[in-house]
Amino acid sequence: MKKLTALLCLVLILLLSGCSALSLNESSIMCPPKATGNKADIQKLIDKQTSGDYVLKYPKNGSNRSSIVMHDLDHDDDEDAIAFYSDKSGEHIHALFVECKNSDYVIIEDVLIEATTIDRIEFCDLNADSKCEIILGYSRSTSSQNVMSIFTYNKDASPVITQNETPYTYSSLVTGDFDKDKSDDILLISLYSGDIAARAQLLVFSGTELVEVSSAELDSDITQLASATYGQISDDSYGAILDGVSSTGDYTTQVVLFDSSRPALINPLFSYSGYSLTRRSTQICSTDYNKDNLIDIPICSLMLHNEDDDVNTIARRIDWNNLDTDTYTLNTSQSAIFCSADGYLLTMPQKWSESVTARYDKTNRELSIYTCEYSGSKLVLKDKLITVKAYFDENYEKSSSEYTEFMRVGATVYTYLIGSADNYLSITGDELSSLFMPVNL
Ligand SMILES: [Ca+2]
Ligand SMILES: [Ca+2]
Ligand SMILES: [Ca+2]
Ligand SMILES: [Ca+2]
Repeated sequence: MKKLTALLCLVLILLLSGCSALSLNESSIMCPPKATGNKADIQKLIDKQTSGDYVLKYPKNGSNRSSIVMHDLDHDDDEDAIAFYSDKSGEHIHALFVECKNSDYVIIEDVLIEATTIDRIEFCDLNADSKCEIILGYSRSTSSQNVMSIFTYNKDASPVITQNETPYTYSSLVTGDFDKDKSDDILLISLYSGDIAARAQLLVFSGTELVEVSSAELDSDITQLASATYGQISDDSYGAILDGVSSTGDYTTQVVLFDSSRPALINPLFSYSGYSLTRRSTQICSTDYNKDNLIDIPICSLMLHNEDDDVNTIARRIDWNNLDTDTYTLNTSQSAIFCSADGYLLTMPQKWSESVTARYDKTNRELSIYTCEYSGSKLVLKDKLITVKAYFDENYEKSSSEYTEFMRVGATVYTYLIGSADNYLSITGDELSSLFMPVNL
C-alpha cells in the first residue's frame, strides 16, 4: 500500500583513489539550512559528476524507497544523503554518500557494492551510542536471498564510511528493540525455499559484529510477506508482526517476540494457538486499527447469516485482535464491517455487538445494516438501520438521489440513507462519518 517515491538520475566518474579532495571542491553545491534536505540539489551535484551512462537504483522494500535517501549521517541537524545507481555493466551498485558541510553538499564516499538490486536501507542504533548505523540489504543475480551490510559513519576515521558485509542472508528483515536493552536489533526472516528453512533469526550487536541470539520456526507454507513490521504487541511487549501469503493465496499472521524469561525467540500464534483463526482470503494486514498503539490482528468472518443464505450477499466482518502475551490468546479490541468491493471499513459501535448484520448488493453497490434476532435457530432480519451506497463520480447526481453524500475518495462518492424505523441501534450521518474508514486494496 505504500507508494514508491520517484526520483532522478546519476552516475559518478569513479575515482579509483576513492573520495579525493579534488572531487570535493569540484562537486560541492549549496545545501539548505537544517533538515529541509533537497533531493533536487543532490541530483545537481550528481549531474556534475556524471557522463550519462547510469541507471538509478531504488530500494524495493522498507521505509526508504527513493534512489536518493535523505538522512542526517553526522547528527549535526543538516540532512545528508545516500544515493544509489548502477553503471553500465550492471554488476555493481554505487552507494554515494553525500554530506552537507558548511552549507555545501559534498561527496564523502563512493562505495561500490557487488549487487544487482537494492532490497532496503534502514537506519537504527545497533550499539546504543545514540548514533545511527546504516543497514543496507541487497541481492545478486546469483541468488534470490538478500545479503546485508552494516555501514558506520565516523568523522574522525579514514574512510569516514566503513562497510561491513555480514555473513547473513534473508528474505525480509525487521528492525527494533526485541530484547529490551535499549539498542536496536535485527530480525531476519527467511521464507522456505529449497534448502532454506522458514525461520526468523534475532541478531544483536556484540562488540564489533552481529551475532545470532535465537531463532524461531516460521510457517513454511508462506511464499511471500504482504507486511512485516515492528510494533507494540501488548502493554510490555514489542515484536514483529508478519502478514504472510500462503501457497493458496490466503493471508495469515505470525507474531515473533523475544521471551526474555527463557530467553528465546518465539512465534506463539504459530506454535501454540490461534494461527488458523488468522487465516483469511481478504487481503488485509495487521495494523493499529483503533489507534491505541497496540497492533491489531484481523480475524475475518461473515456477518450473522443463515446457512442457506447466498454467501455473495453477506457482508464480511473483521474482528481486530490484540495478542495477550501471557496466555498467547487473541482478544478482540474492535470490530468492523468490511466492504472490499467499495473499499471501506465501517467500525461497529459497541451497541451493535451481536445485534446487527449486514448485506451487500454488488450490482447497486449498497451495504445495508439490519437489526436481527434469532427465532429458534433461524436468523431473522428486522429493521434496516442504514444503507451505505457508493457511486462512481460520473454517475452521481446529487439532486436526483435520496442518499446523502458524506465522503469522496478518488472517483468514488460515498452516500448514506438512514432507515425509517425508530431504533436505539440507529446511527446518524455524523456518526457514520466518524466510523467510516476508506481502505486502499
Ligand atoms: Ca548532517
Ligand atoms: Ca549506533
Ligand atoms: Ca536490543
Ligand atoms: Ca490497536
